[in-house]
Amino acid sequence: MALSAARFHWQAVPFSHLAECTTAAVAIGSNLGDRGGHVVAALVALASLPRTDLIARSRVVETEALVLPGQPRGGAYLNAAAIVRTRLSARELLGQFQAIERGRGRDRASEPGRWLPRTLDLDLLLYGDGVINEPGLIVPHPRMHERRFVLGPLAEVAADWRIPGLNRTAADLLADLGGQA
Ligand code: A4P
Ligand code: MG
Repeated sequence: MALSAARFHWQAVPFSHLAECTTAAVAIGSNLGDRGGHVVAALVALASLPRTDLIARSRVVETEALVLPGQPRGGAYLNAAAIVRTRLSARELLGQFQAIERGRGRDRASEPGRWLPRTLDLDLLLYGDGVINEPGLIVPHPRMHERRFVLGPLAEVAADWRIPGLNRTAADLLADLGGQA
């Protein structure tokens, strides 16, 4: 059957629908409440994001909490990493992450400081080869290169990803940490 031009309807589509697909890396952390449930829910939520596919996830590891000097140590974390392919912008992804965190009961307004126990923390580690330095959004995540609890899971799913600005892969950075916690 011949295709009729009348069957095609041209419509304006949001710019983000036309945007290119980008691969992004996400760090997942939880050390409050049902930690395993929060991590699984985060993965399910990432897989359900609009214009986004979850393409890989690491194993979940238990890690000792890193806290700011003077703060109580808090419970151990469950950490994992995920890789998504997305047409969302980095800013849109961050907004989605914060909505997922809220959905697991995280209330930043009631957190009196940083690095405190939280039900769920989703950090945007990498967004393609992008380098972003805007209010409230820094990519690559500024502390990722010094953290085994980030690099261990990330190297499991994206060992060869060359971190923009550092010219080292995730596996290189993990090896650089040597025996450090
Ligand atoms: N922000 C800027 N760039 C980003 C990004 N790339 N991804 C802003 C996510 N957020 C980004 O984050 C504070 C602000 O960072 C946000 O408003 C966002 O706009 P937050 O999640 O509200 O607070 P936070 O997590 O306490 O602060 P921060 O400094 O991001 O902490 P980290 O670096 O995430 O560390 N120990 C273990 N074992 N495992 C952990 O996962 N996590 C932390 C938190 C501390 N200790 C840990 C772990
Ligand atoms: Mg965070």
